Amino acid sequence: MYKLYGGSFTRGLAPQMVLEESGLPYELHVVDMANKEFRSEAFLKVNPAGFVPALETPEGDILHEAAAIMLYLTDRHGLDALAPSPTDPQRGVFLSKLFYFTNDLQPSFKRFYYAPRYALQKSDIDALKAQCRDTILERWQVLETWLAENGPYHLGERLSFADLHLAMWMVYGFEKPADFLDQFPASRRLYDLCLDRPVSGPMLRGLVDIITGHRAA
Ligand SMILES: N[C@@H](CCC(=O)N[C@@H](CS)C(=O)NCC(=O)O)C(=O)O
Repeated sequence: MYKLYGGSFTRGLAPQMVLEESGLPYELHVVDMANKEFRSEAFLKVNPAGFVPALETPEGDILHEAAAIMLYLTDRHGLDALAPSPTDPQRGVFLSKLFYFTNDLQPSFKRFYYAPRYALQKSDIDALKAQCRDTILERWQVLETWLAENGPYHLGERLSFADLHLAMWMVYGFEKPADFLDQFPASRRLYDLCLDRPVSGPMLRGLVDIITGHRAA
């Protein structure tokens, strides 16, 4: 059985949606983010990078990096409903859109959410956040144009976990969940489709509630 270290308001939700959508059995370890469990001695033995999520496989290997975990699950279990297989012609577009997001956009989100860690001095925090926001919106436009011309999903009419992953990041928003989607109608359409899904929809809505409560606190 798999063991997922995630939960709470972490990007562990993305691999968790893959596990739930596919019905694979797993146990969830909710990492206590508020008390920085991810930097505890015990957790660093699980993921020396000190980041959430991580996945323990039935063989006892520990995997980290959310996108890698999702790709591993879909490949290993032949989950064609969530990702094109390695020989599927749509695999290339799927990988390039997924990696574009993880490599090009995700780092700016991290710097936005953890701005005090990255700013050289306290007085730079607001400017750093503004710069990250501008970068994200500019780079997101590439995906928006793709979705407007080829959507509603990354792969046209075919859902993949790249869509669920993107929907999760839309939930995060900047100040409020999904607060930048007014300027991205094709992304909003994808977001709404994911929220309508019977399995992942309630999980994404749960994240909306968690984030709304967390940011109000
Ligand atoms: N590249 C990693 C980043 C993981 C990551 O930054 N996770 C956040 C939670 S969503 C975390 O562990 N934050 C704690 C920290 O940065 O100290 C991935 O995509 O899995």
